[in-house]
Amino acid sequence: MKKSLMWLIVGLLCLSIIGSFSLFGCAQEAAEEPAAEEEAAEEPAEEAGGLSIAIVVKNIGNPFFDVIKTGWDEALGELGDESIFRGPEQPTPEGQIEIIESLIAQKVDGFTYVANDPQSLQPICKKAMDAGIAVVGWESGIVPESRHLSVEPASAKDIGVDQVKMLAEMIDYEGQIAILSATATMANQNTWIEYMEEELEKEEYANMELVDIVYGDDVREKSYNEALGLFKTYPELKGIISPTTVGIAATARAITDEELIDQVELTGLGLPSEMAEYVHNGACKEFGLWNPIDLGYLDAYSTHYLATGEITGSPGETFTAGRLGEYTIEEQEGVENGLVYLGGLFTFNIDNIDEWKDKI
Ligand code: RAM
Repeated sequence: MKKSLMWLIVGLLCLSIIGSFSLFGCAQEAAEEPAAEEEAAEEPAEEAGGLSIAIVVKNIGNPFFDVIKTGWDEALGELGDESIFRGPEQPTPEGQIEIIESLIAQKVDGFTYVANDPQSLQPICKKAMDAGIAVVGWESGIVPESRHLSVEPASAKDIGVDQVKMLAEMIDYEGQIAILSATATMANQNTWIEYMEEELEKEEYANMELVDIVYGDDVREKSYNEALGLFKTYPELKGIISPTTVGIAATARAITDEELIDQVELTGLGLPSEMAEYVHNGACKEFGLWNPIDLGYLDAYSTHYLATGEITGSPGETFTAGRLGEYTIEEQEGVENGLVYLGGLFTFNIDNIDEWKDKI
């Protein structure tokens, strides 16, 4: 009896402490952001949610996009919007054009896309914008009149250069290397590869030779076979860079199956969940990536704010993307629409792979 009375008193005390903390929190927020309520009154659509927002990926069945979807759904859940996830069976521009055509007919409020071929998608994206739909592109090159805003995981130059540096360290700056990419029209991989080639021209890489660039089309078996082809054509090959999550996992499997661990080194961009076993067996000792959950989350917030009119995509505008905080839209050379960067590239190796393998 006495004990329960004591717990009751302890409970009441805790409640009053928690109450005063949250009251303090509210008072502080209200003092710091006096304009927020007035703005909300002028922008009812933003507060109300209820928009339909779509994401168009390169193809379905690529686990990278399933991870992106986790963050995308999380953000739209917070915003109270409907989430539509679409992608063609194969990573082709034609499939994406059909999907965007149907999104226009459906009168969605906004969509985000990652292009299989940005030039081919430009007219349909323009048609969507002309129809009043908010359009965000991520990793889709710099193409005029094809989106209101670009969202990039990190600077394309850093993504390219970091992969060259990782491989150079692994092979002691010496020997033949190759690149195993996604499809030949994918702007993100192509831009990173341009920066890789530029980096390789520097003096410190004088003893490294880029002998080939091959394309696995972001399809597992094709990527695996392209890796086997490289081993056959270049028996002296020392390393491969694969800037695609599908390609790097397939190449790691090929290196393992062909017993080439330590003979052919591998780096690139991969998902820790798919690469952990290859970091442990030594087929890929280090690779990079940004956080795809956060990228999906930022894509969703950007598309929502464009759809509500809170932002227009012009450089200098700012917005708050939920738990990720505030972003400022930067200028992009050659196009009117601005861009936001998620952040930098993480690297994964034996020291941290187990911390990440169940997350992304
Ligand atoms: C593949 C896709 C994607 C790219 C990642 C790194 O899954 O090509 O667009 O960002 O790799």
